Amino acid sequence: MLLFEDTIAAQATPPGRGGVGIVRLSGPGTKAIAIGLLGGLPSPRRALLRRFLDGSGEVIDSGLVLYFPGPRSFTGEDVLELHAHGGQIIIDLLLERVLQLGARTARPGEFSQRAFLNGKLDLLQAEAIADVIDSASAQAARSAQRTLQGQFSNRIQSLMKQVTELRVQVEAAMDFPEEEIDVLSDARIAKRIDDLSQLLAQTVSSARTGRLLREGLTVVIAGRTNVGKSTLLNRLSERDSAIVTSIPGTTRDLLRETIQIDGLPLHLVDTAGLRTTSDVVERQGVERAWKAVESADIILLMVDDRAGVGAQEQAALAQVGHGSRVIVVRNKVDLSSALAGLVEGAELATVRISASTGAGLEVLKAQLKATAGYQHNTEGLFLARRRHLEALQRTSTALSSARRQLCAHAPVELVAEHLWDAHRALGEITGEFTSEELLERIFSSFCIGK
Ligand SMILES: Nc1nc2c(ncn2[C@@H]2O[C@H](COP(=O)(O)OP(=O)(O)OP(=O)(O)O)[C@@H](O)[C@H]2O)c(=O)[nH]1
Ligand SMILES: [Mg+2]
Repeated sequence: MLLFEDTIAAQATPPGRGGVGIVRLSGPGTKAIAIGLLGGLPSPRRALLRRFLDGSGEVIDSGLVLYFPGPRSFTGEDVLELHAHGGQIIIDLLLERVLQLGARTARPGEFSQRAFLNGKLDLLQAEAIADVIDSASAQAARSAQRTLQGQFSNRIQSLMKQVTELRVQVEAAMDFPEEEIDVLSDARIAKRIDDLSQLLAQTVSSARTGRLLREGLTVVIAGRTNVGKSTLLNRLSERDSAIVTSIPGTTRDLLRETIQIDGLPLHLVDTAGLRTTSDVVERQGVERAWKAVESADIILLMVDDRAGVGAQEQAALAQVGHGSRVIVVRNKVDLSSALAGLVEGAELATVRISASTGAGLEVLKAQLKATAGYQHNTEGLFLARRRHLEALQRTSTALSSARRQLCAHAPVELVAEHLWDAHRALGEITGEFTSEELLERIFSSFCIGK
């Protein structure tokens, strides 16, 4: 356990008015501050009604106190929670008083950081605290909760355990060179690496969907003027946010709306219709539209069903590069009298809809999920971050290299080196191996009082 010298304090509830406002303290000075503020040390782990006193013995407020002596506390240190009335002035007075008694204001995420540094949580769990609080859908909250309960950590730990066992086997060969050939030609080692890679692939797949749940995808609606892009934005977001007129070139700016499909957050962007124009304002809009298209995760390329995909759209597609992130949306089926729904046998994923009537919209949503690679069943998913995926990817690369070296009968040190890389990459996820900067970056993105 690390011993911090200073005692930190922060408001744990959001600023503003509320029934209850909570101030939290953690650190070695907590006891003394409790005595100064309450006139005595409350008994541990019990909710007690107490008066909060200022320097001259005057009552600032009264409320519940909870005292958790370390190490059986969230941070591992002595922790005190003061539940006062939730007015900003009261909370400020209370904070002022505990600072006067020797605490200092906590930095964002500092409580969680101490919990991590004192071994109360691993890094995955500490991040999950922020993710539980910030989750944008019930599915995301459930996945973050699973990570907080340690399910993601357990998975990583079990992968690490297996890598360690492999390393022991391989490194034994380094210590007994005469047996090296035997150990390394043992088919069981290759088999173990393969099994491990498979388990890793499953973890990557759940983590990838977990990341989608957390961060969502940017979906850009692009196409010629007047095809119905803004109508679709309004329809999907169930808001009248974009201006719709029959005049081509209505939209000039990028318009954004975030929606959810079965818990998957989609950041929709409506754009100016793609065309060459002499209008200065519109031309800028078209430039912005192109930029949005380039950075999109998914592009809804919209056409009028009666006109179909023409030369202009082909040019746009050529510029976009690969088709896997494009969905062609053939709009206005109410006018073309074609059937709404998925177009079978098309080269690119294609859906016929009517943005005005809403026909085909459910099919379009299903196609969005499919293109995003979003598993419908979010059970067993962990809310993951980019850094987790990157580390898992590095683990996987290291394992494949180890496997390759093994097959090529490379020196055993090389195999061992790659296995060590795999081990380290996994350890970065849980925080076993981390740098100061990484921790700083992670915890500083938390809000105050967490
Ligand atoms: N009949 C029919 N009309 C539609 C449909 N979708 C859009 N429209 C009409 O088409 C016209 C253009 O719609 P918008 O949504 O403004 O088209 P846009 O692609 O955003 O156009 P720009 O912003 O000019 O690029 C409007 O008059 C809409 O009411 C549809 O599915 N069926
Ligand atoms: Mg528009």
